[in-house]
Amino acid sequence: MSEDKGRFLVVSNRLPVTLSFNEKKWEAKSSSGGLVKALNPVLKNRGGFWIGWPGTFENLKIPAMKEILGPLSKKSGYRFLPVVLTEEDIEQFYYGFSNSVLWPLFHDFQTRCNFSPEYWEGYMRTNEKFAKVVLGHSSDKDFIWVNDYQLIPLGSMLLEKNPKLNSSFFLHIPFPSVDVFMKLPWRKEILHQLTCYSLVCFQTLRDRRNFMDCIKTFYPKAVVYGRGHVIKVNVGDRTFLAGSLPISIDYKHYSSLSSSSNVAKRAKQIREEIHGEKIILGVDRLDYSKGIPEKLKGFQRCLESHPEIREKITLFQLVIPSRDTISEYQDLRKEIELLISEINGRYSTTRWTPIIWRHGTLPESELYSVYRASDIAMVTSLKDGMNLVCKEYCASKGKESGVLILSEFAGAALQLSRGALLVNPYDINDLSETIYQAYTMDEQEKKIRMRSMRESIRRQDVFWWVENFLRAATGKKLEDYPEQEIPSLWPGLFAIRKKYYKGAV
Ligand code: GDG
Repeated sequence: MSEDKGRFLVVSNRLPVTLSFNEKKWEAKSSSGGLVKALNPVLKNRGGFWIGWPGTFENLKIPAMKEILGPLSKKSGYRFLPVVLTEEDIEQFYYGFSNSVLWPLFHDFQTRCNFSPEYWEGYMRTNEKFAKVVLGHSSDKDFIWVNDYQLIPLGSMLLEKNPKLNSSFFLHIPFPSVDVFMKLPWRKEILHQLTCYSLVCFQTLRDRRNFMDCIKTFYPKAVVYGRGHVIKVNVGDRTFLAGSLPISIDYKHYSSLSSSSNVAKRAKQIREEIHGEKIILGVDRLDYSKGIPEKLKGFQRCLESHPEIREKITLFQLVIPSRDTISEYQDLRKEIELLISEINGRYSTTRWTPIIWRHGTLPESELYSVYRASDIAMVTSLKDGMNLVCKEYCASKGKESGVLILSEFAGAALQLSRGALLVNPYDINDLSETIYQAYTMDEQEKKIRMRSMRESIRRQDVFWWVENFLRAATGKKLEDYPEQEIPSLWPGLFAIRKKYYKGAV
């Protein structure tokens, strides 16, 4: 497709690679995380850019950028465009407003918010930096897809500079109820910024309903047209679309990866290595929204109430390091370590340790071997936009069946309610009894439940999500963005450098 037909621009807080400068050499490491996994297969070989912060404060000069990001772009099939940020930006925009205001508030943890005005200033200033890079590389024909809560103001900034730009927004985290949203000192600004996108899309109908309640509160004359997953909203001088679409995974890829002989062999090995008859798996980013302590307490209660399962079940908890400079995250890690040590100290025997845990990441094939080896997966988020781990677990289950225990408060619960055992993670007895139910479930029931979940995830995979998002936003399909060369970096980059950075890039 030629440039004037429009290209695909994805913007997110982070690039899918993290750059670092060690011993006079640039290094690049692929980032993990839900969004990267979801969008990689979509952007591949379709031209366009991924714009985001590369994770470094080093002075990233153009030759270095070319040297390190060039080959990576070639490999990935799209161009990486870094946004240069300072330590102060990251402090105020990322750790500050994004993760100490929006993240806790939107996950219903109002008391964890730090509504510091400096954070808001840093948030707006940093979004301006993103806007400059996007403006330097986009034309009216391009489709600009902005992702997540770190970049809510971006659409309004783009619109201000070029009213013809078409940008759409997907919120990966939940949208809170109006009572919670009202607490935000910048509630009017944030809501206004969301209305500046052509399409503002949420994970679930529940999130969109919350958003629409806020719209009705702040724009009492708002008019809504249509019903279903995408509706049209008029708020006086602007009309935009509001949608709900559950993000998903590349089901086929993960399903076939899990049935490969390597994964099967490794899964068998893991089963032999982890003593105990059954394995319960937890895979969570280190975050208070994921309900890791609740899961541990539920497991402990189950060991207490059903002593017959001792030595027969092992909880394997994988904790992915995250936001580790925020003190609350450090405290959470300590709380988890303490709980695990208490439980293991109390119930371990010479031949069995109830909880095995790991703080770190695994290579993809190892993660899928662990999924495949596990009898039960347990997701106990106190609130979660979607949760991809539970979908990946189901995709990994081919011949072997498995049971999914899933929090009612994860977006995925709305989609997987027929197959998963839903739990209220705040209810320790519910957690304990659901673990026991999963442990004792017969093969026939496991198969029926798992089949229903796999089928739903297969039908609504990540390509379905992208197709529907694109169709809602532009009326185009993914195939309208056909295979093409990686776009050139230089014209736009030089323009930005001249205009805004004066040598900073
Ligand atoms: C946000 C929202 C929403 C984990 N450990 C390893 C590893 N992972 C991968 C998983 C999964 C991803 O990280 C985690 O995704 P989640 O969806 O569970 O959670 P968040 O990171 O909080 O994502 C969430 C998501 O955005 C997408 O919209 O679902 O609600 O909070 O894909 O596989 N990957 C590898 N090794 C690991 O050790 N390779």
